[in-house]
Amino acid sequence: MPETRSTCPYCGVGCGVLVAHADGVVTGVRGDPEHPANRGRLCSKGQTLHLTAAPVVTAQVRATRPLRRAVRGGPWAELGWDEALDEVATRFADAVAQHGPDAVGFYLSGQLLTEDYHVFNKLAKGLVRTNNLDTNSRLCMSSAVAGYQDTLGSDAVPACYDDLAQAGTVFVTGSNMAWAHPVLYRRLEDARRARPQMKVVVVDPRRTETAAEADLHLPILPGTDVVLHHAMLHLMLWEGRTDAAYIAAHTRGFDALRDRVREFSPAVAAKVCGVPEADIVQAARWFADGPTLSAWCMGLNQSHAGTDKNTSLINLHLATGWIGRPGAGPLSLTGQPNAMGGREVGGLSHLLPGHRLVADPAHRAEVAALWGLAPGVELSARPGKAALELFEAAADGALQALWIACTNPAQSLPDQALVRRALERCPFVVLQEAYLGAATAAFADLLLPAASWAEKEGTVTNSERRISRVRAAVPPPGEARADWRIAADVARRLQRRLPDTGARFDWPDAEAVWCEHRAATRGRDLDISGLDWAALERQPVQWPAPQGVGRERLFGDGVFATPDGRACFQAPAWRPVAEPRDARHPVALTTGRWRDQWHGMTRTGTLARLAAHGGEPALELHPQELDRRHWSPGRLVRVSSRRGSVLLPVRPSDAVAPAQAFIAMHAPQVNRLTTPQRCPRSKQPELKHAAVRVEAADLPWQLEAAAWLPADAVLTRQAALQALGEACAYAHVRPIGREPEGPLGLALRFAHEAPGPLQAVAELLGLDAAGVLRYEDPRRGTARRVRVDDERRLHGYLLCGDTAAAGWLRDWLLQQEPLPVPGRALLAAGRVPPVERPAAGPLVCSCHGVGEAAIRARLHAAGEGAGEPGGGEGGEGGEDDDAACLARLQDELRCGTACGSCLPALKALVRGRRGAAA
Ligand SMILES: Nc1nc2c(c(=O)[nH]1)N[C@H]1C(S)=C(S)[C@@H](COP(=O)(O)OP(=O)(O)OC[C@H]3O[C@@H](n4cnc5c(=O)[nH]c(N)nc54)[C@H](O)[C@@H]3O)O[C@H]1N2
Ligand SMILES: Nc1nc2c(c(=O)[nH]1)N[C@H]1C(S)=C(S)[C@@H](COP(=O)(O)OP(=O)(O)OC[C@H]3O[C@@H](n4cnc5c(=O)[nH]c(N)nc54)[C@H](O)[C@@H]3O)O[C@H]1N2
Ligand code: SF4
Ligand SMILES: [Mo]
Repeated sequence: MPETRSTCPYCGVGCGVLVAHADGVVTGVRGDPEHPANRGRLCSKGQTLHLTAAPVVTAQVRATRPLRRAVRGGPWAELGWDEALDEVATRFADAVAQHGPDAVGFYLSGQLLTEDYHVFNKLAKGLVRTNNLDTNSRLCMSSAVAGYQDTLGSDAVPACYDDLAQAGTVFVTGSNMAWAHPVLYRRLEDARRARPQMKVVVVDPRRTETAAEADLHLPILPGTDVVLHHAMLHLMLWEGRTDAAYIAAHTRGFDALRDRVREFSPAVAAKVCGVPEADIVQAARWFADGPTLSAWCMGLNQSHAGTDKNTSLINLHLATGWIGRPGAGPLSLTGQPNAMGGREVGGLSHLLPGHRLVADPAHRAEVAALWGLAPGVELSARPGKAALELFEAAADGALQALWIACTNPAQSLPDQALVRRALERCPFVVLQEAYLGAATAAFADLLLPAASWAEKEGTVTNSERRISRVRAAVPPPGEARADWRIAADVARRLQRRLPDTGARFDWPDAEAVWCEHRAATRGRDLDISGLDWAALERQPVQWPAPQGVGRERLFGDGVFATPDGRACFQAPAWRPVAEPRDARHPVALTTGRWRDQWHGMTRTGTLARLAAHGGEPALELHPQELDRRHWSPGRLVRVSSRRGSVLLPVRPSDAVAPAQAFIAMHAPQVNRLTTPQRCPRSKQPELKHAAVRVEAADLPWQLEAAAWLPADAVLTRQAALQALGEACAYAHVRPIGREPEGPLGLALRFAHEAPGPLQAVAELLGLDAAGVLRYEDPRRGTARRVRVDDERRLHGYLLCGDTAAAGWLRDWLLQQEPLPVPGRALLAAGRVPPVERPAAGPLVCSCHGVGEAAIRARLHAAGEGAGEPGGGEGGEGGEDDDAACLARLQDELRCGTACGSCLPALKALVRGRRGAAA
């Protein structure tokens, strides 16, 4: 079967994939053994890419034709591409003619390819001549961009993945690598195995799977990172652990920093950060010992002090000289697959191509020349609006047209009340999407169907500056088109309606677009003028590569990208979180990722086997908080911030501290709660912290149901059920089962103040057919339906009113074994099942479908054999025993033997058995 070499479209690790396909259909995917980022590995999300691209999925959820509607929220009507492109051009041209170029905006994504970005950027800045073009990288990497610029002089990540193998200390902060960058985390595991003396420090308010495996975990209070960093420097100075020669030769600004950190002794910091002083001292010593690599992500960036958190961390590298050397340096982990590429082409409102700045007149002139603008035509010097500013302008009526591509702002931006007001008020909203179910589609006037992974050509740059090719293995479904082509097609139409600036938009293919981008890097810090397209296909390359050969590490010579070549220490003051807790909002909420889901879940959410890991999005609270309030797991609660509220089930979690809470950012309404307050320098909003209140929510009408369905109807039924659920106070629907073998179905939970759509739900789940067993008590408002198949297996159930039986009924459905009792017996049963059956518990290994209960049972059985040869893991146990125990689990249950994403969870269960035995 032919295989096409490409790159994974999810996280910034940038793993190479080999896409198998036949007759225009993707049939499989495996890690590319030759790609330097992953050497053949993939995580649970990468490993299932082909399943998200299966025709049965595509047919149900993909956008395949341009769509338009007369009324927002009304029905879509198909239209031809020419008509759709003309309409975009006309509406944008009219808006510019009547209100000026800054009356239009572009909101793009770090998931676009470099070529897509380049064309949009040239369209906005070179033809419309507005800088109102920003991206979701503003929610993601912009604090890191600012941090690098302010300290190193340019947005250049100095370190590389291979440094993990050579580091003495790895300082992981604000990153749950084990879940968000799994294949890189596998490399960290390898490095620790090879060099057990290596120290891993994890700084995170939550005890994540990443934190649980660290040599030292600092569960600091949210937003106190700057204090921690300053205190670490304070200790290093006190103990003479800084590198004075390096500081003198290659930096400036140290005196001000030394003055600043004087007040931040470890003792003071211990109080502010809420961690033991000795742990701060230990972290500082290990950092100074080095070589030290730091890896960070949203826990630093998504903060109203995001830039300060970044610069105060980079300070530590500069003060110790742990930068530009093997095993050392700051390594910000990029979230999206091409957040880095977007920065290279200037895809933010203050940037221009080739790491140039809008604010710099020389840079503007250089770009005008590169783009071939006619003599006298200049780029706009007016600052563009950053992500949230675009939406604030729209809410104020200052934006006449908005073009959104490859991002889902109606879910992912903070302060959704404002975002939705903005989308409603903006007279013309174009959404360029690959999937119909994205929340933003409800607010669009026109939907342009985009080609997606495995269907488009271009390049992406990963966290270590490595440029990889993305290649088309199959044609896009229906009439979907590549993003850059859509932008170029509109640009040529706009050119006829706006004053011609001389910019050309007539590239024959993605390679031609890339060549134009390459030209813009010549002589810049990211110079790739020596690369060619064909060579990139054979070998992904790290920029800069002026002679075609990439560079692993930057600044090894101690010369930085500043005017005098010296790095600049920054001495930020500490500012606490933007919205401190108070009596009315006493809980500190943070948000973040799940292992097996990707953002708005338009792709990962189509797969039952990925949905099994997180299940129903919930508010995670410390178990003591549930006990204190007498709440049982799963009960619905209302979470409210100053901006809005959401209903969610509550779930106990040891990962969060008392008075803290966590909600997965995948939960559709989470950003009703979050704050629009942002870092004044990077303009990145504080998505990692909001003060909230949590109260019991008692909704009289409750419904839980699940059923197996025809595979080609699961996702359309899910969409129909979600639409029904919009009329309810609470609704959640997710796929169940296992691809590709099946069966597949849906599980759902609805709750409301008044009776909801019971009959419609039953019909969509096939629980209205003849032969379905029913029980109804209209007086008490309860109803039950059970469907049993010919082999006496449970095929579906619906509980309305009393839903206490839902837990075990779902287990019985999933187990697919013949019922031990007649189906009628299920109509009356309550919280306790009529017959005990082992529960599967939460899913741990998604590749082999192994649940926690099976693993615990296996560990328990082995523990009873303690003392016998080969059964010693039930006793005190040491690390060797743990390793042997893990190996046996892998051998017997196969869990953790494919992608490895569940290894941290398996190891935690193995470690946990010791505590349980004691
Ligand atoms: N599975 C999966 N992987 C992904 C993604 C996905 O959707 N799913 N998305 C990708 C993208 S775009 C991104 S940006 C990355 C994000 O990757 P990460 O940033 O690693 O993931 P998050 O879970 O958002 O947040 C990381 C941690 O920050 C912690 N944190 C909260 N407040 C603070 C604080 O004040 N200080 C510190 N030090 N830590 C704090 C949180 O407890 C959380 O564990 O993941 C990428 N990878
Ligand atoms: N509360 C909270 N909110 C957050 C975060 C958080 O940690 N907490 N994290 C923030 C961060 S770091 C990020 S990066 C954002 C991510 O937020 P979004 O950018 O909104 O996330 P996605 O769901 O990945 O959106 C990408 C969209 O593009 C569509 N798509 C897929 N492929 C293609 C394609 O090839 N072309 C086009 N045109 N469309 C395509 C997908 O269907 C999807 O709807 O969320 C941010 N929001
Ligand atoms: S770690 Fe997983 S999601 Fe990230 S690029 Fe690799 S396979 Fe894709
Ligand atoms: Mo991100």
